[in-house]
Amino acid sequence: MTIFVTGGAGFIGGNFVHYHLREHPEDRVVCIDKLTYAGNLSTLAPVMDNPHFRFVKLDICDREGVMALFEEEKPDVVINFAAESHVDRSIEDPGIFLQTNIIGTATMMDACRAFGNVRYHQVSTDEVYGDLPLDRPDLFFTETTPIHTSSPYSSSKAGADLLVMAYYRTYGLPVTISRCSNNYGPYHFPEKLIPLMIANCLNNKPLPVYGEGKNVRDWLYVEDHCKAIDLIVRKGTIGEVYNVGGHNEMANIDIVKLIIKELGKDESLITYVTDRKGHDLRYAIDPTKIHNELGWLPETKFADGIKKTIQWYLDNRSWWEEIISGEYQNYYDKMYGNR
Ligand code: NAD
Ligand code: TDX
Repeated sequence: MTIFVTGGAGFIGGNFVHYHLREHPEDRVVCIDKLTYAGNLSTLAPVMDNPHFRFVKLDICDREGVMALFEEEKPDVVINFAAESHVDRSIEDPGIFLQTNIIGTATMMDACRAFGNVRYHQVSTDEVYGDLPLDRPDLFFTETTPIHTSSPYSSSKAGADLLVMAYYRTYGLPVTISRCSNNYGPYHFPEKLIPLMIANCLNNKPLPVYGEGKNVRDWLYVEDHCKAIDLIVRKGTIGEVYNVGGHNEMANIDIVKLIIKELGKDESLITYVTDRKGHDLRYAIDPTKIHNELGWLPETKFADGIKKTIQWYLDNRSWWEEIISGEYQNYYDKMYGNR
């Protein structure tokens, strides 16, 4: 099989490329990535010489370029990870989120239609369901929870999901959607909570916690997400949505304190800063459907996953130090300078 992986130079897509080449060495993986600020070729360096792998620098909104690549490679499956993915950036400037996340999704699906209804998987997010109250631990997102978004990012992802379901119903495109909770692990771009706190701790810089740090996220080790997507693509029911999450809810402040402890730093580094606008309170996934239908269960416990992740950032300093030494500094000053 030839698999198109869009956004493979990013965090989850990159982990998926490594996972897929390891688990299915007979497949050919073609990674399509625009290499935005979030894309890093160094993430793909270990597989660049693999004869079963090809990297193509391409914008998923570039209709002509996408059609030409489909003509050349004739993919069997498309897995769309490519997106603008950072909520804070979407609050500053929504436009590019609408472009990549909605128009890009439509462009990839149009190409799938044009080349014989290619199997299409959309990597979506639990954020399309909005948030849950902090005082109702009995509530979880299921696949039938109404879409109810909060940020320009989650709205653009929800828009894409609606289009995917429309292409299924209208054109019979063979699609599936996964909606996963927060991922963590290697190659996570240091603008996101866990890698940002690790990098700042290691540099003895303040740790900016939004609001009171009480917001809750449901953390999943990235490889467990990759396994779930692989299962859905191979065995999932066409036209279905699958929630992916590991029942690992934690308040942000507890994550930050854990990282401080693991790195032997002091809690005086914690700095409470102005809250995110429209900040979702709590995400929590009910993964019963993917468990019952596909037998998926998360394999990495948070206590082990966070240790592995911290060790990865210690062992791969050049990967993230290169990132935070460039344009990232301007971003950081703008977002956190006067917060
Ligand atoms: P990321 O920001 O780390 O990576 C995104 C990648 O997409 C980058 O390599 C970037 O260069 C590429 N890209 C952006 N615009 C592009 C375009 N127009 N054409 C081609 N490539 C483009 O994101 P991530 O955290 O790896 O997220 C991957 C996917 O998973 C996204 O769709 C996101 O919505 C979803 N998701 C993420 C999480 C999470 O916790 N990170 C959780 C659930 C779902
Ligand atoms: O500096 C920070 N301080 C802080 O308190 C940052 C960057 C974040 N936070 C808080 C905000 C959130 O409550 O930590 C929590 C996690 O923030 P992010 O890492 O930005 O993730 P989140 O907003 O939850 O979204 C992530 O999960 C769902 C991904 O970025 C999305 O792409 C995915 O869809």
